[in-house]
Amino acid sequence: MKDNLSLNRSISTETEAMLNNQIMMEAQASAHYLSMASWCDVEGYSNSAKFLYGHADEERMHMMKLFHYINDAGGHALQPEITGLKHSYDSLRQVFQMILEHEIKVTQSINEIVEHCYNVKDFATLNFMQWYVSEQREEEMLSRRALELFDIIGEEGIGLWTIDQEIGKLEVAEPGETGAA
Ligand code: OFO
Repeated sequence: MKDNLSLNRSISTETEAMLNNQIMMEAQASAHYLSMASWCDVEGYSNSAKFLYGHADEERMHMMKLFHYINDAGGHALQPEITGLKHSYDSLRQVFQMILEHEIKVTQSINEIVEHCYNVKDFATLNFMQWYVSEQREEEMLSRRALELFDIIGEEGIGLWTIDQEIGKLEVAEPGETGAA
């Protein structure tokens, strides 16, 4: 770590800025997923809605972990402003496509933070970020699994209804079984 360290702080301002950017990405995910959940709810995709309400909460938890880490390390966690939210979507498939695209971006951002921490020898933050590395692996896998359902089942006839049912099962399987799937 090259700069800005003092008795008052254990992370550099550069690391702090990267972590604040990550807060923004997690907050965006939480807000977008909540908006998607509400759309699914009114469109009658009740299992997808439940899945996304839960996912929105989870993203907020990811954000809060970063808030506490930054402030505990002597930095200042910043509540981000979220703009550009959509309130309706072309289709259920579009919802899950957007989720996967966002999760891929989140993974890239986390990898950049990890690389930065390694380069500046900030091993405490590197260690803290390992949780996010594992979490992203699960999140991407779950998003891909959800999107695959559209191709496997097909959207004609009772297809969308069946996809919604299967998305409900994905939610139940998430905590312990994604690695084995
Ligand atoms: Fe926080 O994992 Fe998704 O975005």
